[in-house]
Amino acid sequence: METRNILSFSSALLKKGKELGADLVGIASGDKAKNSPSSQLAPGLPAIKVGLGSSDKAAGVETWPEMGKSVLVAGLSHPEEKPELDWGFQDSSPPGNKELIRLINNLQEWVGENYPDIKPYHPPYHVENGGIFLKDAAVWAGLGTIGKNNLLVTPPFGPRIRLRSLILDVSLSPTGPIEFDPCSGCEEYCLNECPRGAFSEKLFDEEKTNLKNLPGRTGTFSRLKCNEEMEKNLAESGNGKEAVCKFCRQCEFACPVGK
Ligand code: B12
Ligand code: SF4
Ligand code: SF4
Repeated sequence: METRNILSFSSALLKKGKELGADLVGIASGDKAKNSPSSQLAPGLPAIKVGLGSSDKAAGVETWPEMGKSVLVAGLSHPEEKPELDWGFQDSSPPGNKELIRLINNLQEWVGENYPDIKPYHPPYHVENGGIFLKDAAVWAGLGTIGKNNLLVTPPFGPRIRLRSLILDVSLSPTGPIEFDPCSGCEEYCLNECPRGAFSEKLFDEEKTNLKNLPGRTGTFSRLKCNEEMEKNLAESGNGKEAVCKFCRQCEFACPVGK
């Protein structure tokens, strides 16, 4: 594809993503997303069975598709006033995730119809099933930064946002990262609100992991403790048609950014 056409494709793609309902969209380079801090750390982490519709295969080893040169990341705001976007119903995806799936499917279809030379790929949610590390890709795409709560914190919505991606076989200019650090000088409300104390001890350090970017920024996030809370939430959600799973979101709601 010629440079001129690539530039016009990028801007048309970002515009279409917004038209289809994304609150935030950006583009990351495939190389950055593929070699992200999460993809380097995850293979050494303990396996956990995570949430509704998840697999219980071994811990997240990202299988970045060969064709992937860029990745579009779309974010859908999940405000506290609309908690149902994040609820799991029986064995089905939360409504917010369904909305993101619809959005990315439509975007994929639009690329196919208008740019037949470009091959888009819509990866699944779970990394074990072929998904990618969405927070890292979102940072490189300029949607926000990783906060001390270990989540993507965005300027307009704070951490109350959910992500999905579309991988493309063409190199596009990245739209990030951005200069944004709301955690410096913050009183760390997120760390104190966790019902499991998931940020209470340092579990990872730079030397042992050979990584500068650690979970919870300083290496304090425990996925096992957090997962215990998720398991409790699942157990409390009941059985049958009326079952609704409301996963913990305290570290999102405690953060003042974007409120
Ligand atoms: C498995 C999983 C879980 C597991 C394990 C989480 C974990 N972090 O290990 C459990 C069940 C515990 C979980 C919990 C939650 N999750 Co979750 N989870 C996922 C999933 C499927 C994969 C994440 C993963 O395995 N990461 C691997 C590990 C190695 O990474 P990590 O601990 O997150 O740490 C890395 C980053 O912090 C990063 N990092 C740190 N600093 C920097 C700096 C830069 C520049 C970069 C690039 C990266 C970076 O590098 C670290 C590696 O050292 C993603 C979806 C996806 N496909 O990405 C959603 C996802 C991360 N979860 C999400 C959410 C919202 C939650 C919960 C709030 C529960 C809920 N109600 O949905 C909690 C929050 C926990 C927390 N504070 O982090 C959202 C996050 C949205 C956001 N704003 O960031 C995602 C993206 C799903 C979505 N629907 O959009 N989750
Ligand atoms: S509450 Fe403060 S420290 Fe925690 S993520 Fe938000 S800005 Fe960062
Ligand atoms: S989702 Fe809940 S249990 Fe998990 S880290 Fe955040 S506050 Fe703690």
